[in-house]
Amino acid sequence: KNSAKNRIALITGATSGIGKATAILFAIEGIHLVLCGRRQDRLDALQKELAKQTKVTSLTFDVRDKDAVFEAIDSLPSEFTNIDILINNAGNAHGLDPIEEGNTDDWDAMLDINVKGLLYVSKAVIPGMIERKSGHIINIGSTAGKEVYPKGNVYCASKHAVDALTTGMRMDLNPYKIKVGAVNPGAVETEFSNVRFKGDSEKADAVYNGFQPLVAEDIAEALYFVVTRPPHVNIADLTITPTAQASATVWNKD
Ligand code: NDP
Ligand code: 8X3
Repeated sequence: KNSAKNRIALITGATSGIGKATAILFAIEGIHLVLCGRRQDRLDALQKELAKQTKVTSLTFDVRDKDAVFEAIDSLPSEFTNIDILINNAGNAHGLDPIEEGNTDDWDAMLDINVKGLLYVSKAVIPGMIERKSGHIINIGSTAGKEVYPKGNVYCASKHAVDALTTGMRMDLNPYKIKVGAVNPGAVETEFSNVRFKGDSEKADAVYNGFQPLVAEDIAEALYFVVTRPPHVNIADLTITPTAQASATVWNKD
């Protein structure tokens, strides 16, 4: 294993779920952190906690706000500017409706956050990686980026776009020795379903009834594995599901 200690990782969506679990694990392993999200109180609390273990700073911005993305990343103190690892994790599903009943604000949110937000953050970070001829970008895709499921329409489209962008980025950044890959989770119990169902916790909890979902730490461990491969090894694509989930639509539930 190739230690990632003292490397600098920028994690979007670090205030919750997969991003937060990854920040906590990376801090234990001595990776320096740039924590990103919109919820300032959570960023402050996490920064304070993890500062006991590693060097950490945070940036508060909405990935949909193009100017805010560039301003925030440009404002990083010099000790954090050489980002070695970018985890494009910020994202969510908004709604679960047949296409004819879809809410256009939900569609905008998913495409603007999951696709365009990922692009803006990448655009802000890539030039430094190109200059240094090193770097590692990991996009959080989904099983929804590999298969479509009923009522998944626009969320699945956004994650299929992430899948395509991961491949495209890997090709285009290949001359610069930048590793690019995706980690694609199946069902992970986080705030994801709460966001999807707009705070309806009964509906959100029901998603995880009758089987054992992944927890955010399962994905964090995989991300740590991905970033600690030796320089000649790139994990291009890793799909991880609960054992009870055989595909986007095939489940073994009690
Ligand atoms: P959570 O809802 O727990 O976390 C989502 C994170 O994204 C939060 O930290 C949130 O921070 C951030 N975020 C959301 N919108 C924005 C925005 N506009 N600007 C900046 N940050 C934003 O969900 P997960 O941890 O489960 O999701 C993380 C990633 O994993 C997503 O890309 C999701 O699609 C993917 N995924 C999740 C699966 C699951 O079953 N949970 C399965 C497959 C993929 P804040 O609100 O503070 O901005
Ligand atoms: C999240 C998992 O199955 O809700 O990407 O699409 S699922």
